[in-house]
Amino acid sequence: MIKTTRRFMIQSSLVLATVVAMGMVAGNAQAISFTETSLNSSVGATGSEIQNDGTLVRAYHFGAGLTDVTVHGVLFMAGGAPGSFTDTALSGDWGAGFNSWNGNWSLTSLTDPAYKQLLTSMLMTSSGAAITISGLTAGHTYRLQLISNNPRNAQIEVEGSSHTLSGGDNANPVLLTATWIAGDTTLNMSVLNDNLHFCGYALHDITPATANPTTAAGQSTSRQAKDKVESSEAAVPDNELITADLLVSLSNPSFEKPGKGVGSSWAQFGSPWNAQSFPSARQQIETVTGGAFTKAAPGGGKWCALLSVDNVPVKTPLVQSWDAGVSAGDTLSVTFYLGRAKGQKGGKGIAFFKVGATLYTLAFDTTALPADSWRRTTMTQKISNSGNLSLGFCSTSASGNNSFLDSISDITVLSKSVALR
Ligand SMILES: [Ca+2]
Repeated sequence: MIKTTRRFMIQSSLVLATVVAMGMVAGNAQAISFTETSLNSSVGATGSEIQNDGTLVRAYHFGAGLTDVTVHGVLFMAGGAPGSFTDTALSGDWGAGFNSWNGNWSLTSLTDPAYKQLLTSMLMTSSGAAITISGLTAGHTYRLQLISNNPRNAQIEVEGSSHTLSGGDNANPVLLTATWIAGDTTLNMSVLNDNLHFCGYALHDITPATANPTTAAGQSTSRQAKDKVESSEAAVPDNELITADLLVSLSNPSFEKPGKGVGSSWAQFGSPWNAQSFPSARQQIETVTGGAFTKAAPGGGKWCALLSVDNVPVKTPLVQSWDAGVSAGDTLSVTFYLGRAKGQKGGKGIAFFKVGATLYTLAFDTTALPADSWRRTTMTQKISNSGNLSLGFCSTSASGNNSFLDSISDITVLSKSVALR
């Protein structure tokens, strides 16, 4: 529910000053999540590891004399070869001496003709290859799938983050998946060492479906991305008086009213969190007695929520919504605790406000936390449109790379009518 709690102007101004100061130390918004998947290359394989959900932006495969092929529901256009590229969004430099191979490299026993064409043709990059793909929408979440039939331990950089393929010089094809929120309209990638076999790529827009802009593509601007704030405990002490023009109260903010119990200290997400469409019933856990953490987050009580890609991928985030609006120029802020469990690696994900059809996102990364610890995180966003409000969380990591969430505060709304200084 939304409580109108207009306070003295001087208190609101002090809090807003804190918000502005935090904005100046905004963290890196370009959190990239990499996942490496082996591609089955046995005789009857069909490329079923290639993901096809989301909105296809573009997919091309490379080599001379190729045709368009559909592999696991993804249409890979014939992208051409050096001197005759047809992928018009692709520009850049493949490095000196790059070459292509057409249609008969090593994996010729494959029987699915489309998959065979995809995996037996490729470009061979040279050191320093730097490629750009244009036409992205800033603020949207993208998934790039790169396909190689011979990974050669290539070090690949996407949007400034690097990943080294684990496979060596052999015909063991691999799919490298990179997921990130676009900070601008151009994808930048490079290959930092020689002779990667690059068969093709697929780029999908996987912006959370419940919050996908339908009429306002491009409204999520890079300026919004730069407004992201992730702050530590020091920024907002627990005992600070939060003042705001509006306080938006969550229902079940600490997951203390679990959904259907499934045993072993696990339950489904409790209402009004949206649990019904998720594949796994194990969605929230008894924090301490369930063995996830030695201590609960401050104010966290008995239960906490699991943020896993199995239950809350970007397509179906964990969301709570209100039939009440906020206005362009308002500054929204919410505090919550993210955790990395005992004996786990942690993971990456996205927290967001959704206003109308526009997302305001904060990427988080619990792999940087010590195991068995919680971190207080504040998301503050100045919004540029008016509409009904939602708060959501999702995971962008591979299965098993989990984060945990608990103890979410009221959302404070500082009205644009409050004096800035
Ligand atoms: Ca709790």
